[in-house]
Amino acid sequence: MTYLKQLKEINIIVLGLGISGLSTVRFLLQHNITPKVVDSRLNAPGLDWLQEKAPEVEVNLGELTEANLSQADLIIISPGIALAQKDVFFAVSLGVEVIGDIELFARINSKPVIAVTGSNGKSSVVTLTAKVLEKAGFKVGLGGNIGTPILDLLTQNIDVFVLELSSFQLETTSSLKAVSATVLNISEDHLDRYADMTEYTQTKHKIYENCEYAIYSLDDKKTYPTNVKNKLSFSAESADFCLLEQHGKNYFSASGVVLFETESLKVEGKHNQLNALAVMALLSPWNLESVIFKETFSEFSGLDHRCQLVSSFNNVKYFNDSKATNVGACIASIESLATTSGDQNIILIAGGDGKGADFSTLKPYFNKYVKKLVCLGKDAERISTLSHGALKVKTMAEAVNLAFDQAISGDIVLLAPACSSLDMYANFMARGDDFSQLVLQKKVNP
Ligand code: UMA
Ligand code: ADP
Repeated sequence: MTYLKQLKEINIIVLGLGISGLSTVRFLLQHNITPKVVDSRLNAPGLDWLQEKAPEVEVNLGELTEANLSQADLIIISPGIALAQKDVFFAVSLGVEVIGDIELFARINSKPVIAVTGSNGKSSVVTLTAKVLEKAGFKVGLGGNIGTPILDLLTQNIDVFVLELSSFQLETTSSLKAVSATVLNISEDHLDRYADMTEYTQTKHKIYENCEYAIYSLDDKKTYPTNVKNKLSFSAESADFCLLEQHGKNYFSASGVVLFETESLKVEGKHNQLNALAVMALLSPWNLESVIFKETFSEFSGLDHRCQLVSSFNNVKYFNDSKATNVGACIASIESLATTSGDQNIILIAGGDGKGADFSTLKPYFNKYVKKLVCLGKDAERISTLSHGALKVKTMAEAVNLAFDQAISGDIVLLAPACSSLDMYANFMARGDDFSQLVLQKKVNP
C-alpha cells in the first residue's frame, strides 16, 4: 500500500494553520484525505481559506490542552510549534506519531533533493543553487523555510527539489535522503527554543542523515558531518571548494582546479563568496560546466532585505539587512560593509527580539566599525550596553531620524538588527520595508 493510501485509514490532525499547515491541509484534501485541524490561535491565518474552500474540515481553535491531540494516530505539526510543547509531548508519550510537512514530503517524493540548513545564508544559497540548475535546464522546486511550502510543489513536474530547512523543520524530519546536504555554518540562534547550542547544533545535523554528499564549512567545526561516506568541504582557503590566488587575482576553485574569477560574483562580501562555494559543492554531483556557474553568479544581485542598498544621498549609503536576525548575520553584514581602512563609519540600527542570544560577541565589531549604535525593540537595553553612547529609540522612524542626523559624508547607515522582528512587525520583510520607506522619505524631505 502506498503511504498516501495508508494515510486514508488513520486519524490525522494538522497542528497549526499557518503557511505550512494550510499547505498540508490542501495537499491532503487533494488526495481525498480529510484531516482535523488544530491551532492555538483563535484567529489562525489560514482560517478564512479553510472556511470558504473546505468547510467540511473540523477545526479546533484555542488552548491545545482542549484539543485532545492524543486521539490522533498522526499529527502533522507546523514548524512554529516545538515538539517540547507540553500537549504535543504528552501525545507523543502516548504513542502518537508526530511529523512535519517536510517529513511527509520525504515519505512521498522520489525526485532528487538538495537540502540546505545553517544559521545564516540559507535563503541566498538555495536561491543561487536553484538559479544555476534552472540555467542548466532543470525544472526546479525551490521551497521550505524560504517561504513556499514544499507540499505545494510536490504535485508539479519537478526534476530537482532545493529545500531550505530550518532547525524547526528538521526537528520533525527523519526520512529525507538528500543527494547533497549542508549545514552552512552554526552561530547562536533560537536559544529561546533549544536548551543550549548543543541541542540546536544536533538538530541542524539531522540534515546529513542518509545524504549521499555532505557539504560542510572547513572553518566551522560545528558543521562537520559524521557517519557520511562522501564529504566535501568549502572555505576561503585549502578546502575541496575554495578560493585561489593567481597573478594577483582571486579565483573560485574545485579540487585544486581553477575555475573562474571571484569578481564574476555580483554580490559582495566574504560571506557571499563562501555561499557561492557552498553552491558549487552542493551541485558537484550534477557535473555542470563552470560557465553555467559563472553566468549565474554574474546575474544574481542578491535577495531583498539582505544587505540591500536602499538609497545613497549626501554621500551616505543606506543599507537594509533586516534579514540579519541573529548575531552571526549582523557580524557578516558589518564586516562586508566595513572600509578596508577600518574607519568607524557605520551607523548601525539594531534590536528587536534577541531570542535569548548572548550579544557580547558583537562588542569587538561595534568597537572597531560602528560609529553610532541606535537600538530599538524588546532587547534595545541589552544591546545598547555594548557600545558607549548608544541611543535607544521606540520606533523605526526615530531610529532613521537619528541615523540621518548623525551621518556625515562617507558614512553608511545599516539596519542589521541581530534580532527577530516579531516584537514589532509581522516579519522581517515588514521591518525592512518600514526602514526603506522612511529612508526614501528622508531623501525627499530631510
Ligand atoms: N503558532 C501558534 N499556534 C499554533 C501554530 C503556530 O501560536 O497553533 C505560532 C508559532 O509559534 C509562530 C507562528 O504562529 O510564532 C507561525 O508558526 P507556523 O508554524 O504557523 O509558521 P508558518 O506560517 O507555517 O511558516 C513556517 C515557517 N515559520 C516558522 O518556522 C516560525 C516559515 O519560516 C516558513 O517560511 C514557512 O513555514 C514555509 O515553510 C519563517 C521563519 O521565521 C520565515 N522561520 C524561522 C527562521 O528562519 O529563523 C525558523
Ligand atoms: P538565512 O536564510 O539563513 O536567514 P539569508 O541568505 O537570508 O540567510 O541571509 C540573511 C543574512 O545573513 C544576510 O543578510 C547576511 O547578513 C547574513 N549572511 C548571509 N550569508 C552568510 C554566511 N555565509 N555567513 C554569515 N552570515 C551570512
